[in-house]
Amino acid sequence: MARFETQVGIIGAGPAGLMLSHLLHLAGIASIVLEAKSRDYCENRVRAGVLEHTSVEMLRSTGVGGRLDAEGLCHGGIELGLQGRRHRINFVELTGKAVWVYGQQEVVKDLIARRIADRGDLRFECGEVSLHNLDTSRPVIHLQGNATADEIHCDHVAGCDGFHGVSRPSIPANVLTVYERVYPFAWLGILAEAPPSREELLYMYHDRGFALYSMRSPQVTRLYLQCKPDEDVEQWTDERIWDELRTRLACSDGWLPAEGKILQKGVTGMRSFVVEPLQYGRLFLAGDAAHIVPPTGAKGMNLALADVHYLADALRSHYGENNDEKLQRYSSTCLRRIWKAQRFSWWMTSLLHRFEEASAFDHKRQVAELDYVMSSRAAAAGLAENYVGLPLE
Ligand code: RFL
Ligand code: PHB
Repeated sequence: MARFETQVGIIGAGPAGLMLSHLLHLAGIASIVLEAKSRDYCENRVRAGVLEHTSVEMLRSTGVGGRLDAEGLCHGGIELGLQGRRHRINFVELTGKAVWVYGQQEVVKDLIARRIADRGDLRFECGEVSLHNLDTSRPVIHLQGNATADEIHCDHVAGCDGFHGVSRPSIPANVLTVYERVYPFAWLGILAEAPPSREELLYMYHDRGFALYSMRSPQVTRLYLQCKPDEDVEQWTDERIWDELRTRLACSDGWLPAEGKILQKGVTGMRSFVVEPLQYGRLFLAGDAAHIVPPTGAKGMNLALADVHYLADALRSHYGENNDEKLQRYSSTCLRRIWKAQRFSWWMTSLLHRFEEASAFDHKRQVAELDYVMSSRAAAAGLAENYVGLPLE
């Protein structure tokens, strides 16, 4: 059994774990990142695509924004669509800020490259992780590989291992309160080899269900269709997908998405989920390990980055000033932002999807609300302020 020592043991090399390890390194705090999957797998997992203004500033100000600035797409707004008509929400005019389209896997690649350049300790394919002594001052992480077993002794553990990780289940169930809403639909997402034929993202309400026109680069489009939660992706041939996208995205001006070879397709369930508190003893949860938002508000990766911003700041106070106030407030500080993002993501989801169970009244009310957001500057400003990201307090 090999024994290692560090200050912060980080479980998971997604955006939360990698950014935390980078921020801690900049503050002179040592960490070890333990990741179940391979580096190649983490760098190619297609997920989120939109970075809030605040996340972009975080990447830039910590020296990992170079490729984002060179290759990312700056978007000054989004479009909403209803009954064949589109309306642009102008973020720059309404908030003075923009968002960036830059794939999550690119953020992950940039952070991994930087951690390796900085001689960071990242362990991919680390074996089975278990957490021990969390309610003492010296937690231990056990790693069980095929032929090896290691122990990592640390002062703090950061649970950045996503929704299906080991960190949250390592907390006694009676300590946590779970808040959850599961939606009666999912998204069928595709990645297509087709140059984007719109400048910005288009969120379209349609009687057949929601559709989203997004992109990844000047060569690749990303599109989503509202579908059933148990949708069988095999039933969706490429022709059927493009047919449905043409139907739902069609507008009176005749615009249709440019089509191309479908490179990937998959179904993603939709849920809102929060556990409280985000702390148990010396274990701190961050990102999807603590909360999930439905993707309609484009908030998941951004919330993960905001959590670790607060956690790194609190650990800086602990190690630098011997002050634990921020660590003690970590959970409540994060939760204020998390619940605002939950509210916004729930609202965008409710606004734009077709709810089969909705009464005729609710359906009319929903369409009127979307029409209101598309025609009122005050309503659009609320959407814009949340979409570009609330300021970090
Ligand atoms: P991640 O990215 O899931 O990383 C967790 C890491 O932990 C590893 N892991 C373990 N490691 C060791 N031991 C274990 N036992 C482990 N169990 C798990 C995993 O392999 C993984 O590498 O969590 P993190 O860092 O909290 O980041 C969260 C984001 O990934 C997530 O919120 C976003 O992708 C959500 N999301 C979106 N967010 C946005 O901000 N904007 C978007 O436009 C957006 N679109 C999306 C999305 C998520 C989607 N899917 C597929 C869920 C679109 C989709 C379709
Ligand atoms: C994406 O490009 O994957 C994407 C964009 C906006 C969303 C969700 C996903 O709201």
